[in-house]
Amino acid sequence: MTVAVPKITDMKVYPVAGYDSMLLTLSGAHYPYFTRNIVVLTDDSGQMGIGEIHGGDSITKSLESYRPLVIGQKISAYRQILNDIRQKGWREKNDSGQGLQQLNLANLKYVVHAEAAIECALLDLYGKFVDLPMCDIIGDGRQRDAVEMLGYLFYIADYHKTDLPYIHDDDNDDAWGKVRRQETLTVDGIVKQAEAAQARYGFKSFKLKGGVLSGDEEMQAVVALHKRFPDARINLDPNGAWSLQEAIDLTKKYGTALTYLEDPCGPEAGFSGREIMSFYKNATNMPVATNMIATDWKQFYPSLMMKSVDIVLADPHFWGINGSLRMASVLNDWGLTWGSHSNNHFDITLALYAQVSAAAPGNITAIDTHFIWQDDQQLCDDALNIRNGEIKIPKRPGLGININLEKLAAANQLYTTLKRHDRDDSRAMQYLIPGWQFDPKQPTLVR
Ligand code: GKR
Ligand code: MG
Repeated sequence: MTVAVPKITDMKVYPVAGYDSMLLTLSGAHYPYFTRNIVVLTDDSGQMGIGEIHGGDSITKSLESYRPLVIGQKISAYRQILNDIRQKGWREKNDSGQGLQQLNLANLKYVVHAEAAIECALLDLYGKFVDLPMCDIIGDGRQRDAVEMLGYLFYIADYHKTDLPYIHDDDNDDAWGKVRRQETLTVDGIVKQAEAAQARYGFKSFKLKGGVLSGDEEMQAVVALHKRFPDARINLDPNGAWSLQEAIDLTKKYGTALTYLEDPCGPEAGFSGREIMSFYKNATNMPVATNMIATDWKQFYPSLMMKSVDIVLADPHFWGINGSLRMASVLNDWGLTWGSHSNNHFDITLALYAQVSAAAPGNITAIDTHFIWQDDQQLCDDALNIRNGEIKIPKRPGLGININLEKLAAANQLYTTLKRHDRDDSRAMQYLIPGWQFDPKQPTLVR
């Protein structure tokens, strides 16, 4: 007896928005809203499969253009569907041909692969069809039942200095609910933020987003975090803002407080970021992670040759689910480390990170997530939770979560009220420093 494989009967793309705090990075200040795109596939067995990807008009346009390549296909043809999309689908290209994540944000759409949302939705359906969680059917299958997540700490600007509608007083039940909306620009403030995040989520690893204050001040925060949490793995990510010499000097002065550094320096004096990071590693022996200099296989090759990186943050939204796990296998075989980068996201991405990380072989690093800044804005029922610093893979098939169409409609409605859909962190900065402009070599508040 043959079992009928379900066919896709419908594909909907919902651009959505959520609320955010005034988080600071080298790119500027997060706006009160972040945007994402949600894909919902329906098959003729009545199941729904879901995927989430970055926001922005160009990504919505790509996804819409893929509908004819998806509808009518069997869910078992998911690899062929993705091949068709890559060969025939529309994708905005960068004239320079570079996919580097340069952190000027306008560039992000060239690094993001919109079809990863369709890959996720197809694998969600496929998992439901074969009655297995996604991590059991991707890559080499399940490697672990729980995945460690890191506590992603940010400096935060005072939203009172703006007339923008930043979310506040939405969740005053515990310290985390309060501190995540308050100005945080000091060493003590960062330690309090980490304590509050640890109390709610149990983190054993932390990452501080840098590129905001001087390197020295940010490293002092790292030292204080290390003192407060001596057993925690601690990482700082200035997104390449420091010069090579500054990165070396700061590492020599404060490096014992760090487990690794993420993108400490970038292109300089005619050398690429890959070359500079290699020089940095030679000088310091500090392990280095990146989501900036190895964002595709072509960039990975010279990064490997020059030993520029130890930990590749292979975000499934940049590499695809299959590509991210291919990277995990390669890194594991060659004694390097896999992790994932993140941007602001909803619970669909959280579930995807958990499933992909559960299938990544070897000794992976704790996974980035912005979700602790958004964790009461779920779009799904049965959303996964971070407890004791980790996410347990649920027994439910596919992604393990189910879209709540009312919540999805509300997030889509919020999106329709926004005048602009692309991320631009220089907008809110104008309230703090009039005329502020992105400078890849100048921390945001050092002007
Ligand atoms: O949310 O502003 C942010 C982050 O700075 C994000 O845009 C980065 O891409 O988290 C990312 C990173 O690790 O570089
Ligand atoms: Mg990074």
